[in-house]
Amino acid sequence: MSTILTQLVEELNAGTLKVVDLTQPLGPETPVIGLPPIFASSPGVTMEVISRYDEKGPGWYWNTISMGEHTGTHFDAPVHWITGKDFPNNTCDTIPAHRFVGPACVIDVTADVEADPDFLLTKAGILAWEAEHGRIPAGAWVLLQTGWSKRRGAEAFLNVADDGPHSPGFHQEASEFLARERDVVGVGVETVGTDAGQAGGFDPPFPNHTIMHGADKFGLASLCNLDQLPPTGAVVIAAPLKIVDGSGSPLRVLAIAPA
Ligand code: 23J
Ligand code: MN
Repeated sequence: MSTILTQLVEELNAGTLKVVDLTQPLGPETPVIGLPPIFASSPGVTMEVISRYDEKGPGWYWNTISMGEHTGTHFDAPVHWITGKDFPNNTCDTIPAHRFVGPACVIDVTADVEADPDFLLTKAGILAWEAEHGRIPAGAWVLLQTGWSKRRGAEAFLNVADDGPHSPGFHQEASEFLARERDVVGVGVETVGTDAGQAGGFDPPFPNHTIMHGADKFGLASLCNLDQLPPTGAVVIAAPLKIVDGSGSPLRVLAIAPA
């Protein structure tokens, strides 16, 4: 008999614990990542009504939806990247469900990003966070709080200039440290992808994808409401759709946190 689960329900009802929705709305307005034109691009969301209490279905309303797997608030599976393609159970339908749940470590770099939209979290930045908040435990979701989700509209969110997109992310050494020295379950970001906007031109290109998925780790993109979480002490539940052979999926990301 677990008292933990009884207490969880009691504390949610009492309001001493809260459920924080880390998910952006998903619809035709949802911004999608732009890649260099030599590469195929991912379509945004389209929706079509099947019926809406009309002759096609007098008593019911439903839609079809179409989009790329990596649209809006979404999950990156290890198989998404070539470095992660040979791990067992590396697709949306085969990852064991317990790996979707983990403690959150929230690293707030909002002030750095206000000064420099291309800001990259370094290993030194993570060590400084650990000196204040404790060691990042194995199995943690490391969430990079940048304030980026407060940018309204695709133009401000994608922030594309003549030389490509500008948005924050992880320095290569930070991704290596989190994957190899801390054994996190994955990283989550407020931006459109888990790599910085300029990361297509880094060596290697897209280092966070390369390193995280190359270590069988996950990614979460386009999160919001990270400013409602404490630096430690919240639990994140991020379970993608069980798409057969899926490389990723839109999902609802929830955190349970002290109120
Ligand atoms: C494909 C190529 C580059 C990137 C991405 C996808 C993503 O960010 C993604 O959604 O996984 S950077
Ligand atoms: Mn993705």
